[in-house]
Amino acid sequence: MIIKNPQVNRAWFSCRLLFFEFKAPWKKLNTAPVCFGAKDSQFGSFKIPSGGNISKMKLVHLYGYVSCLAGASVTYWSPFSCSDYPGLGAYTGVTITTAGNTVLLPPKQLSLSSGWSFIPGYDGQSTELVLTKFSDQPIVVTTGQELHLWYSEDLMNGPEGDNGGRSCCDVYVLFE
Ligand SMILES: [Ca+2]
Repeated sequence: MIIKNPQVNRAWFSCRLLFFEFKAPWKKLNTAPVCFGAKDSQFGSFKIPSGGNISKMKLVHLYGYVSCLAGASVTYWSPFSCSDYPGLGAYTGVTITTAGNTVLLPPKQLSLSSGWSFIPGYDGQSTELVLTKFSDQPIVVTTGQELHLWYSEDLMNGPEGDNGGRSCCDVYVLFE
């Protein structure tokens, strides 16, 4: 539809925007908190209630903290990363995978081979994390599919022996 009057056009656009937001709200996936530890494959689990193409996932911190070097400094604890550990202050440290450990988010283009990720708008101390797909390539999930939330060093079997803590969050999804 082409409307030449700019005011009417704006109203039409707002209306469409409202409809889109009404149609596609964030969907909370967990009832109990989703918790992950920082080592020994202590991933958190949650299920997708109905399948679709994932656009974004959101983690909202509830309680608990993890560290990539537990006991070294109080400033290394954070909800989803290693806080201000030297060189990691700008990085996040969690990964969402399938039950078979295929990485869904963050996109591999934003992640180092060690698992630390640079997510624009977030850093090592973020208490909420929105992970967005990188391209128009769909992230397809099916009804009832189990997904895992990992501390990335734990998933990558990196230097995890000196890690510590456990962090809990709510998990939300936004479908396309
Ligand atoms: Ca470590």
